[in-house]
Amino acid sequence: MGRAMMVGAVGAGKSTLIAALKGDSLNVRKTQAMEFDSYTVDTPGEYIENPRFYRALMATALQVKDVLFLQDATSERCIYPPGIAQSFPCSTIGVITKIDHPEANIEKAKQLLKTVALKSNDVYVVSAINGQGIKELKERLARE
Ligand SMILES: Nc1nc2c(ncn2[C@@H]2O[C@H](COP(=O)(O)OP(=O)(O)OP(=O)(O)O)[C@@H](O)[C@H]2O)c(=O)[nH]1
Ligand SMILES: [Mg+2]
Repeated sequence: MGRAMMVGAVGAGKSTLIAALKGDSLNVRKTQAMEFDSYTVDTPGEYIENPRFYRALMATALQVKDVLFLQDATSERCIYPPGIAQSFPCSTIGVITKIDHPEANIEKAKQLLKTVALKSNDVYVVSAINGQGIKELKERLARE
């Protein structure tokens, strides 16, 4: 399995999703810097929220197989600059997070995520809390 890099707003659920994919405890802390392991790269939400860090994200993407663009299903805001996925030198996957939440609006989140302009319409709908969609996403990440 190649590496997967998580990108998304502060609090979108990047670190929690990594923990769910690995079967670790979901009690994660706020991410302060890029964190690498064999299968994942976690990034602080501030990196995609601030254009000053875009170059660092693109450079790191050279070391991964897939970049996952997370969109929180409970959020009304989309922090992505239009077309950002097209600038990444690897496969791009959309992930709608927190679908277990009573206020989740999956259709709205899919609409907001369109801003990133994924290279193919490859969107997964997940909950780290109840595990919905995690198996499907894992299978996608394992694909060559
Ligand atoms: N209900 C629900 N809450 C979630 C889910 N995933 C994450 N959360 C919650 O969302 C909050 C933020 O999660 P994080 O994983 O720290 O978010 P992050 O994207 O890593 O945030 P930064 O590190 O600040 O960029 C935490 O309180 C999580 O418990 C989910 O699938 N369902
Ligand atoms: Mg984090």
